Amino acid sequence: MKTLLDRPAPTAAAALTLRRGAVRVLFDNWTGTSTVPSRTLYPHQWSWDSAFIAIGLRHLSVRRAQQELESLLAGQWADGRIPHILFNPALPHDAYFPSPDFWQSSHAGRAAGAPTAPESSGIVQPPVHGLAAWLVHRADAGASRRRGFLARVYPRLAAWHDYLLTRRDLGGGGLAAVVHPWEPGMDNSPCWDRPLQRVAPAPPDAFHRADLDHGHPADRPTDLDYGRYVRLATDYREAGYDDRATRHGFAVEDPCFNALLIVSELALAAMARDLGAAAEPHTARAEELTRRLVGRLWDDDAGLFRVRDLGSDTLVDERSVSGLIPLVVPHLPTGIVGRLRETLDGPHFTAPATRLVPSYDLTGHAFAPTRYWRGPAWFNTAWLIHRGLSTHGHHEEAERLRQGFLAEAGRSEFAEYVDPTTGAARGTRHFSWTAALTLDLLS
Ligand code: 9YW
Repeated sequence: MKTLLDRPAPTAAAALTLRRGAVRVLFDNWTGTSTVPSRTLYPHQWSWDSAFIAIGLRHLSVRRAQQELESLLAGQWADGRIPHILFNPALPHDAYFPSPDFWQSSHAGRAAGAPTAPESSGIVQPPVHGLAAWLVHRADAGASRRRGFLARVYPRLAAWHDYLLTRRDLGGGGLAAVVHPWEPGMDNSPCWDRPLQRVAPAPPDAFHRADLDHGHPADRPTDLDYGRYVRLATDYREAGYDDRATRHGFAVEDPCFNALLIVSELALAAMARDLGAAAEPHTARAEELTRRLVGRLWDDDAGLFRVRDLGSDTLVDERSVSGLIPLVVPHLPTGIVGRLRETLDGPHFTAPATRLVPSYDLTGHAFAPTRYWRGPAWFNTAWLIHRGLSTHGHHEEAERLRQGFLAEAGRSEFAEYVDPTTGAARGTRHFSWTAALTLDLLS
């Protein structure tokens, strides 16, 4: 019997239809200066979304891809942080929760260097921007040089990484820590459950969730999760978003976040070379970060990277897709690459109904096939793993994943994520990074 996994590669006609669909999503979600992840659920500009979107947009318009990244960088704070959301001032405040009047960046973040406009959140997301900027540059290096793209973005990206590696080295082990479950971009991953137990939730009547106006409660984080998210963000805001002054109730070292930092640091090295500056500080930093990532987060018995909870200084005993994404790091020891490949192909991450990779261990005690980052398979993580497999020369496996990605993207109408047990599309549709990364894998 033919299974879903045997689906053939898209024909030329199917690829064209898929491409047209992806282009339509990106046009519809373009605001004039950047792209919203989704018109309904996420109507502002999100940080790592914009990086993935720029990677796809470069195949349509290099200028638009540059604009996507540069409009995000316009919201950078003087301390180097790139906020995870830049708010569109034209939208009503209740279009999304937490809204600008919750974060109060221009006021509460003043000492940390928040600009007076745009209003933004005070937390960050994974640093995939360096990689995105380099890929956008390479799409048309001549035009990029003529417009001075790298010369403008390089110092800003370098300041972003400096922020992460100084203010955010909370564990003192040379890795960047995240201080809110929204920061690693995988909001309700079971990896945060244990560290979050120490956080007293804000009472439910202290906030109103806008996500449930557009998303199904079974697909979204719970009210208890939200209570804790609100508490952590409030505490950070009240300390002026100052990492030295805040007693962070939640602080973890995440493998995906740090792996993307390494890859982006290598992209900064390439940018520095192109600009006639010294690449060596960046390559040295990437090497050191790789050593730290392996030293602090690798679990050889489990065959994947773990999250380190800085509250107890121990590894969290959960298997998340985040622990596979370091495959994208070029100079990973060969033995580790082999173990990651085995884990990827093993029972924890081989889903019955999709060739995408589930966000959490299929056999894990907290596995929930439709609940956001507790099981569903996402397209950005599949794209990163595809890139990792290609980086390490596993071309057949990369191609298999690419085909699976394209089939799912088309069938699901560019869904936010899919249920790995049934293949059903979940979350919002016409989701920008799904469309953008589809274009990238078709190019
Ligand atoms: C939310 C926008 C963001 C992504 C995150 C994803 C989700 C926001 O949406 O967070 O409302 O929960 O978890 O990775 O950047 O697409």
